[in-house]
Amino acid sequence: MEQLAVSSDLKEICDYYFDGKGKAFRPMVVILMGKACNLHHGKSRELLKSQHSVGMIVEMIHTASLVHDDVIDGSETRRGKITVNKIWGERKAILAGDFVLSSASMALARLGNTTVVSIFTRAIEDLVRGEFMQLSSKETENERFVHYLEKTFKKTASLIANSCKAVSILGNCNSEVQEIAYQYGRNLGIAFQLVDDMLDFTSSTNQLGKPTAADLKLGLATGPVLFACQQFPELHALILRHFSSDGDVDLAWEYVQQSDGVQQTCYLAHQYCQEAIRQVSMLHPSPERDALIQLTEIVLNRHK
Ligand code: GRG
Repeated sequence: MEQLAVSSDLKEICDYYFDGKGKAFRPMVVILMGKACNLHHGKSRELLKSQHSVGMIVEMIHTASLVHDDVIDGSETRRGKITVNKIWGERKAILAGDFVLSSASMALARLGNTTVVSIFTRAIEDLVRGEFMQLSSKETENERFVHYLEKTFKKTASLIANSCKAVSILGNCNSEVQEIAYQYGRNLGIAFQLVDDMLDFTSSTNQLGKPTAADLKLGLATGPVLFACQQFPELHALILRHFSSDGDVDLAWEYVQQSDGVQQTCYLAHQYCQEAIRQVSMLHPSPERDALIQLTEIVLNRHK
């Protein structure tokens, strides 16, 4: 990122989230998957330089999307810090997000693999489409759940799934192994977001680094609310008006607490993790494959 010297503000903003405070969940998955795929392919587990780069690229794309997401949501805190948009303003936040994304694109181009470039292009397209889907809503309960799961895949799981596929391609794995890597990432990523949506109702402000019920306050109906609506149809009207009337957020919160919405979301996350385990278990045994299996437990038990 040597070009960042161009403007000291730009450098400071772009460095802001690369402070080791994020969980680096995506690079961890990518590195483990790369090693597990290499061993499966009959080579040394040693990570290739290109696979290591994918770990950095995925974190950069993720970070750029967080910066833009905070502008869209008007968020004030992220990872327990004040957001870029609150410190430097929305215009600079958008530009800095773009800059991080362009640095990721440059690193991607340097890999010299057009298939991997198109895989990440698809992941970035999905991030944008997922965010757009979040801005729209569906009228009927059935449509709403399908829409929610598709949005969840695009907004969160696609980047993880496609990064896993990218490292398997760079390791010269065949299409069967590429599909296993993709499906592991897809299922783990959906579970990750379901748990995130659950934590919005169960975690304290300090643990998440953002306020609780943040989604309700943004007018968003996530898993726990959608499940609660099956038990308390009164929620339907609140969902349709995006919890915009006085007292809606508190009322919806109460319905969720009285329902099995959180437990059902948790159960669904478990099911996605089971499928992730089934997929990755088709790879040859290795410490990294076992770590990928254990990662599902970490996803399900995380508190932040
Ligand atoms: C600029 C690439 C780009 C995209 C624009 C705004 C947008 C389109 C997409 C937003 C996607 C988004 C923010 C999804 C949320 C995914 C999610 C669960 C984030 C939290 O991830 P953690 O918990 O965060 O891994 P840390 O802070 O640990 O990295």
